[in-house]
Amino acid sequence: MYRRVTSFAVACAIVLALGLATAFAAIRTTTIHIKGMKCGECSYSVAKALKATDGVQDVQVSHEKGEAVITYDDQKVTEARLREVINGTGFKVAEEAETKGTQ
Ligand SMILES: [Cu+2]
Repeated sequence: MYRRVTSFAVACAIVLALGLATAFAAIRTTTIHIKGMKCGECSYSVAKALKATDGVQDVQVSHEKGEAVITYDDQKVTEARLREVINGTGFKVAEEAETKGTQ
């Protein structure tokens, strides 16, 4: 009986910890569609500009797919800012991004 209560308490603590982590987490992953990228050099220049942006943690740019998958800290940088950075490279953001919640 005691063991069962203990494991229940542990399970509750884990659920609570995960819930808190989700509530406060600021790391998001967004996919932004980009027009005009033709080759690896295009995607490289977009990736370089994004990586130089404060708050950006990881960037995967594909010219074949015409998209950038960006992992960023939403306390440091906004998605609107990421779109500005991409537009600043000379390539154009195609549409609204699909932001997934926290990782
Ligand atoms: Cu190119």
